[in-house]
Amino acid sequence: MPPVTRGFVGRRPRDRRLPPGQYDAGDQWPVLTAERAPTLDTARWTFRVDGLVQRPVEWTWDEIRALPRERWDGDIHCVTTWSKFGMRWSGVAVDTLLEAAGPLPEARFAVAHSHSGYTTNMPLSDLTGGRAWLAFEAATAPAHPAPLTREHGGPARLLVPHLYFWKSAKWVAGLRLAAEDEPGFWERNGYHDRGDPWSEQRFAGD
Ligand SMILES: Nc1nc2c(c(=O)[nH]1)N[C@H]1C(S)=C(S)[C@@H](COP(=O)(O)O)O[C@H]1N2
Ligand SMILES: [Mo]
Repeated sequence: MPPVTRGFVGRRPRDRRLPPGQYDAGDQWPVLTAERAPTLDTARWTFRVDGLVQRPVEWTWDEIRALPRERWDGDIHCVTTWSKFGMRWSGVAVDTLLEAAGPLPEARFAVAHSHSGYTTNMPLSDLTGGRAWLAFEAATAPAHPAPLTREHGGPARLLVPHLYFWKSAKWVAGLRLAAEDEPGFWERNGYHDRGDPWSEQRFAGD
């Protein structure tokens, strides 16, 4: 019998926070941006919820910053295979924003669109139930979150951490609710429509 090799017994157990096919980016927080990063002035910044709602709502920076704030601690997963553990975020729950607009019963999907033109789609159910935020601040360790830098989507971005991170639109400008699913930028370019990292839904057909 050959000796049992280190590769067989000595390997550290796979981190249970790591979805299949992902690696731990460690201290790194990579920047992934398809378009040119916009510089947004909070004096003229707005966020809207419209489409299939009872009343379209548009907030200014000061108005949205006055809404109740929540904190979320956890991990993010990019489809390019890096994951980042132990982040701390703060922002307004998407539930709070939707409540103000009043989604119509036929609203089943949403497109998040950015001030820079980026779009990404998801079922409305992925934005409700306390698992999606309009985030203003983030920290890469359990410290006090600091304002999002421009490269990471500041002054405000979507945070939908239970899906691959391309759904978390940087420089987000609003959510448009619809009855039909309408693919966003990456979804039209071969990425999976939903993007659940635990089911490894990377590309259309996965
Ligand atoms: N507006 C916009 N939002 C975006 C992207 C983008 O290219 N443009 N990239 C997405 C992808 S693929 C990822 S992994 C995350 C990256 O966020 P980060 O650069 O803060 O790590 O933003 C997502 N949101
Ligand atoms: Mo990504």
